[in-house]
Amino acid sequence: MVNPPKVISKVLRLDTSFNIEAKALIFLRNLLPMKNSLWIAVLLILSFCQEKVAPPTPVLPIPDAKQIAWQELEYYGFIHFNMNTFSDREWGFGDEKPEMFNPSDLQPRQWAQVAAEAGMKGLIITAKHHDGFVLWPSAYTEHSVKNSPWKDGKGDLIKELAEACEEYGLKFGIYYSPWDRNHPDYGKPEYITYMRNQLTELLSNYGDIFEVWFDGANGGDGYYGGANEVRKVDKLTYYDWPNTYNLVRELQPGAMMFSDGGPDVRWVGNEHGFAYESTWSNLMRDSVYAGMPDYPQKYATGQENGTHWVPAEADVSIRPGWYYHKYEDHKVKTLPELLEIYYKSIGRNASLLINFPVDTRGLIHENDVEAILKFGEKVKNDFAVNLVANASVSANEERGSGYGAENVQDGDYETYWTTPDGGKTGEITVDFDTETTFNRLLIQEYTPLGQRIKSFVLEKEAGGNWEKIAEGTTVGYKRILRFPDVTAIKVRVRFTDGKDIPVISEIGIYNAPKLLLPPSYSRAISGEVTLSTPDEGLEVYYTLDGSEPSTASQQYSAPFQIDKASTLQAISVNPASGKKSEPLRVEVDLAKAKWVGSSDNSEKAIDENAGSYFTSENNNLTVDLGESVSLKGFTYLPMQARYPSGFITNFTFEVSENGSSWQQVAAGEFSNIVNSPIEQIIRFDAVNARFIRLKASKTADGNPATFAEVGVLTK
Ligand code: FUL
Ligand code: CA
Repeated sequence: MVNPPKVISKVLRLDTSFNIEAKALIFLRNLLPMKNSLWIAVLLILSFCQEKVAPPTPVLPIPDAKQIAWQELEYYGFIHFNMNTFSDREWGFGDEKPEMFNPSDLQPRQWAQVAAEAGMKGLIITAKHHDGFVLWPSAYTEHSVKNSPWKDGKGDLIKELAEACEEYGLKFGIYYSPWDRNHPDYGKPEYITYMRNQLTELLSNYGDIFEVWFDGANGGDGYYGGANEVRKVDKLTYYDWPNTYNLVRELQPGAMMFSDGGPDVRWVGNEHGFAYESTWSNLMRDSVYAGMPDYPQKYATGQENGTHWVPAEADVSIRPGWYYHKYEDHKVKTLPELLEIYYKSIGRNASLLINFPVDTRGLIHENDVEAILKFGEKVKNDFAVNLVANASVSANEERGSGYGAENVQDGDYETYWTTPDGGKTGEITVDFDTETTFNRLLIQEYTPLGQRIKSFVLEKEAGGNWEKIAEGTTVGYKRILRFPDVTAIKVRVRFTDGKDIPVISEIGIYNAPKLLLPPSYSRAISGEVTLSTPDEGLEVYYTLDGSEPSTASQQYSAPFQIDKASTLQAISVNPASGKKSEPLRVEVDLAKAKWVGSSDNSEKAIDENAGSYFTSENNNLTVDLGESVSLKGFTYLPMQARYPSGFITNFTFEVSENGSSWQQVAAGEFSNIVNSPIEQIIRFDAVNARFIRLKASKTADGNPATFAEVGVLTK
């Protein structure tokens, strides 16, 4: 005998969602007039007979519970604050004295407050860096805050920060450098006991730790208790990692362990904060160890067929250095730079760890605070309205009840859309119903069932055809694509290849507001000026006479020539809203096309490139301007590299008409150049000259003078 309810249930199951089933039943009910009690019986039988649709089989590897909880954090902060803050170094040698650790206004609560306001979910602090100094009163070393002037040796910074994090709802993590350039036993087996004793202190006394960060830089020269020698270790075996990992697991079962190769979270392979176009959470973990030389090239992207789930974490400092250096106060990353990092880390299936080099006061510097808060605000605005939430969403195929397309628009990561077994593709169509403008696509795979997607494409319907907007490869926990504004009524995401059927938790489409910053400026030696906008779809207007630019000014369309001293001002304008940016203002002077430096490589000082520089063994730069001009001053930009040298602190400036008889027109000091290596501007009374010579009478470090860029003022 045929069992009608089961047949109905099967038919209904093909229609998947509960809503559709309910609608179909109401429809049937109207069609077949039966008594209510009979209908109740039908419903009961129906619900009894309806087979639960099985979820997809996981595609291995898959994350464990702590990894699933961790991936939701996405964004957290790093604090580099330790002995190096006071020695003004990136890597201390290990011979520093505890007395040097002497912050004037140490406020971990400020760090936590800034992090929380910026949208971060946790903070990780350098409890011990390579120089071995520890921020808590460890019972196992004297090289510690307990012997510093800070709080008369009674302070415990790990405790203070743990409490501040708790107060601000942040998770708390520990950076611990295995390499220790202070400890006399480093390199010997005894040191491993020391390291485990310290880890035991850190992981027992300060509450829950969400991440333990093991640095990959290991072994080399150091103080080592006075030995002052080079100590190499076998990075693979020296630390006996399996047992160190067991200890961490025992003391903090919920903590993620970070190192180049995990075991729980891996390094992204660079310090720019960029993950890769294709970033797998799967890793051939057994082939990787911390500090291996070919890790960045070979393993950092993860592997499609990786054996273990070890997602990537992108770490980057908000300044060039990890530690605070006053000379980097002007080098805090700009909003466009930070956004680039966001989209290339969180937008590429990695978590983002942004570092604050806390300053010698013990505070996150004002410039860094401003930058991170602006960034947090912009990210919030970019994703403020998900246009998919109120659209009609449908799929080409659905697995069955509970796995319908509506799951990608419910804002719930736990619910997902998927297809019947057997395929590797699938399509979700989003119908906005009206013309809608957008520029971001966000996709999340349901990673507890493994990372699957290998390629996808976003298309829009235009005149009955589908046109490609953007495409990508891997997805993972989160993938975001940026593209210029698109307007459409209907779009679809096609998953075109994968390791198995697609399993998609969420799809978001957003219209991120334009980044309305001043245009950026560059100039060629020829004098040609290029202006570029910080975001797509903006217009640029400029003036050269010092007047305020507006939409009535000259519109920029292509690079243009400036030959004489001019004040360039330019604004970016969003044509859709009419809104304009603050103006860019640059004093532009003579083009350097005819300039010739008098010694090898000196062209690097006159190439309009702040990144290149000339080093002069005899501490001077002489330039032939190619013609006699009326000079009223000069500019000097010191070397901008991460580890600069040869900053000119005391100078003389000479001019000549013939290149043989010279006249000194200025001399003096670039007062704050070491702390603030920005362009120096010196003016003098007008003088006619064809040759110029900038001489260093003294450099900051005594090294040969360096010149990133030299220019003249004629106005
Ligand atoms: C690197 C270290 O050598 C740097 O000093 C910094 O701590 C960075 C986060 O990791 O390996
Ligand atoms: Ca969902």
